[in-house]
Amino acid sequence: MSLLAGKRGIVFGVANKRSIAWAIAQAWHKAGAKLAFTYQGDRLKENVEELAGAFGADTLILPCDVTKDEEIANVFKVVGGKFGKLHLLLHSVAFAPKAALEGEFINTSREAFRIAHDVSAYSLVALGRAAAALMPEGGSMLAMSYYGAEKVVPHYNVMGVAKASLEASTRYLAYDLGPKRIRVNCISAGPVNTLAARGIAGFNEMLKRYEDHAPLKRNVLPEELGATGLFLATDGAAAITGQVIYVDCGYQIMGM
Ligand code: 0WE
Repeated sequence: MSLLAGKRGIVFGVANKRSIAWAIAQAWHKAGAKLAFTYQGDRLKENVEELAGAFGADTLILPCDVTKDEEIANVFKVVGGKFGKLHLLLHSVAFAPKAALEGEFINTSREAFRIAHDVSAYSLVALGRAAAALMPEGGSMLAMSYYGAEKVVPHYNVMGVAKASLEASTRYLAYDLGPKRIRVNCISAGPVNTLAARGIAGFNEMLKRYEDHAPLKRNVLPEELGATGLFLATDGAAAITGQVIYVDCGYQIMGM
C-alpha cells in the first residue's frame, strides 16, 4: 500500500533513532515517499547520515539551523534542484535554554523567550513559506506540539507559550495555504523519551502519570506518532487542516 508513492518530503528534527521525526520519517518512507533530511549542528550530522543513509546512499542530508534565513534558503534551493517539487514537510524542532525550563515561568528572560519562539515557532513560518513555493501540486505540512501549549505543565514554561504560538501559526498558515491545497496540522504528542526529554527533571514521573491517568492507561509509542503522521500526510486527511490532533492515549480529555 504505497499511500505516498511519488511524494517528496523534507524532514526537520531528526537527532537520533528515538526522535519523533525519525518515527514519522520511517512511516512516510515505508509509504513510498522520497525524503530529504536536515540536521542541526555537526554533533548530529553522523547520526542523521547513519539513519537516513539507510533510505539510499543518494538521500539528501543537509545542515540547517532554523534560526538562519540563509541556511533555510540554501536547503530549499538544493531540495528544489534535486526534487523539483515537494509535497511533505515535517517540523519537529524545539528549543528553549535549559534555565528557562527549570525555574518559574515568571523569571523567563527576554532572550530565552526570544530564542524559544524563534527556534520552536517562527521556524514553522519560515520553513512553511519556503516549502510552499515548491508545492505546486498541494501538500501537507506537519508540526509537533505538546499539551503544555494549552494547560500549565509545571517547568514546561516558555516552551508552552512557544507551542501555543506554533499551534496558532499552524492555523494562520492553514488559512494562507488552503487555496493552494496545502494543509497544515499539528500532532500534540504525549511525552516520549527522546533526546529532548533527557535531563528534564521529573520526566519519568510524567510518563507514570500518563500510565495512571490517560484513558488508554499507557504512553504513546513512536510508531503511533508515525502512523498519525502518515495519515495526516495522505488523502485520508484531505479535508483536515489547521488542526491539532492529540496522539496522547486520551490524556487531553481528562478534567482530573
Ligand atoms: O517540547 C518538549 C521539549 C523540548 C525542549 C527540550 C529541551 C531540553 C534541553 C526544548 N528545549 C530544551 N532545551 C534544553 O536545553 N517536550 C514536549 C518534552 C518535555 O519537555 C519538558 C516537559 C516535556 C513533556 C520540560 C518540562 C516539563 C515537561
